Parts: sequence; C-alpha cells; structure tokens
Amino acid sequence: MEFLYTYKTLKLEFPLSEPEKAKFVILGIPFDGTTSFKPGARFGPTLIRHATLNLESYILDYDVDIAELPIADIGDIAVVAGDPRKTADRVRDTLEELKRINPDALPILLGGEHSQTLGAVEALRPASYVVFDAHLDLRDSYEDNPYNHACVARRIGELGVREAMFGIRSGTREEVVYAEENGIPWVHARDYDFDAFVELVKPLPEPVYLSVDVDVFDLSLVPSTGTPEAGGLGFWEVVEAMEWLVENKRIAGFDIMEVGGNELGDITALTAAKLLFHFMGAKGSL
Ligand SMILES: [Mn+2]
Repeated sequence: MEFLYTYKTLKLEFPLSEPEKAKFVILGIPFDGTTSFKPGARFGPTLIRHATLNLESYILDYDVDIAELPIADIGDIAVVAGDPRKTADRVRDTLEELKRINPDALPILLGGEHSQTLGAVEALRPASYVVFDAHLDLRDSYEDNPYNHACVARRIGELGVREAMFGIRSGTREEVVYAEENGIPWVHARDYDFDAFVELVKPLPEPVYLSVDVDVFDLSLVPSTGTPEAGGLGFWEVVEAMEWLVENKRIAGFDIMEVGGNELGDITALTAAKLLFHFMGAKGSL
C-alpha cells in the first residue's frame, strides 16, 4: 500500500510484517513545532527505535517474544513544520487509510508532541481517552494556538470522548475549574495508585485510546521530555495500569508521546522503548 504522507525511515530491527497483515502498526511523529521548554521531540521516534536495539524482544513478564508478533513499522509522518493542526491532519488521514486496509490493526504512535494525539483520536474515534500525563492539557488556547500541546485534552474532550487523567501535577486554576465543570476526572501523582486507576477506568465506554505522555514519569526517567516535572510516577506503576487496560478493555490506539533528546541512548527514549515493548508484549500475550 501507499501511505500518502509517511516516508520510510529507521525501522525497528525485527522481521517486520506488512501493515495490511499486522496486529500492531507503528507510526512515528517527529513533530515539535509548539514545544514550550525543551526542544527535541522531533527526534523522539528515531531515538525510541534506536533504543529498542538495547532491549531483548523476549519479554520476561509475559513469556512472549514480540519479534514473533506481526508488527509493522510504517515510518514517520512528514510533518508540516510549525503547524500542529496540519500535521495532525496527516496523522488522522494516515490512520484512516490504515483502518481501511486493516481494520484489525492496533495503531501505536511514537512522538513527538502530544498535540498530535488529536489526529489519532479523530481517526480512531474511541469512546474514551485514558491519559498518563503530568499536565492537564485543558487550555482552550496557548500561545495563540488552540492546537498547541497544552490544549490537546480540551480538544479531545470536545469531540465527545470521555476522559480520565492520571499522574497529574501541573495545571492552571482555569484548567482545574474546566475539568470540574465538564466532569473530567483526574488523579494527582501524589494520590495515584492502582486501585484509584481501576475505579475510574472500569466504567469508561469502549473502545479506549491510551495515551502516555512520558512526562508522567518522574523526570529521572525522562530527562529530555519537552516539559519535565519532578514528582512523577514510576515505570511499573504505568505498566501495571497498561496491563489492566489491555486485559479488560478494547484498545483503539496507543501512543507514547513527548519523547525528546538529541543524543542516541538518551534515558528518555530508553524508558519509552521499554514501555513500547511491554505494551506489545502484554497485548500479544492475550
Ligand atoms: Mn505533559
């Protein structure tokens, strides 16, 4: 098949499948056009793919070798520099095309700015959006742009998608009021535990889109993310929640966003790559 907007770049080092037949289809989004603090998310997809070279494809936790799973890597979106809306249009169009050729594919986005999750949600139309993030991302507009990364959860909620947020430790008073007025539940990183997660996520309608903005992790795990914040979650806390979701809910799509850095072997990408392998391992073990 021909994807309109993707081009072939560094791929995962597996025997890869064709997107028409794959269970998991990986798409990179090297966009950082509205990054506020630490640049480098444009290198996220490449750094994550490189970081996978450091990992065993056999996942101990699940007795699964993900190299034996049908995984496709369709490369990176050709971004529209500086324009999050036009780039998200390309994400949306590419995933719509993917769903046409393979309705059973589970898309996995590697980013890149969190602003781009909007395009994936528009294409995949989940009923619910579960997000791990340090930030509420509920601003109506930021730096005069409603498609800035700081607005993505607001835009997704406006599509009628139910939301639940975990690991939050940053937001404005206006965002907190907006969440309350619109019935958007969120759990502070200080209050996060597995039981709180299950309680909020259990009643959510399916399918669910799962988004991990890696700044949800403590910044020691993700030093090169765009807007790092101290006091985040541990790696296994997020994995445990992810495992519950793949076992108990139909998943429309998954992303790992806001991976930055400008050096191969960056800790941030190592964290993201490990999470990527655990997602495919957990889902592939079912
Ligand atoms: Mn964030």
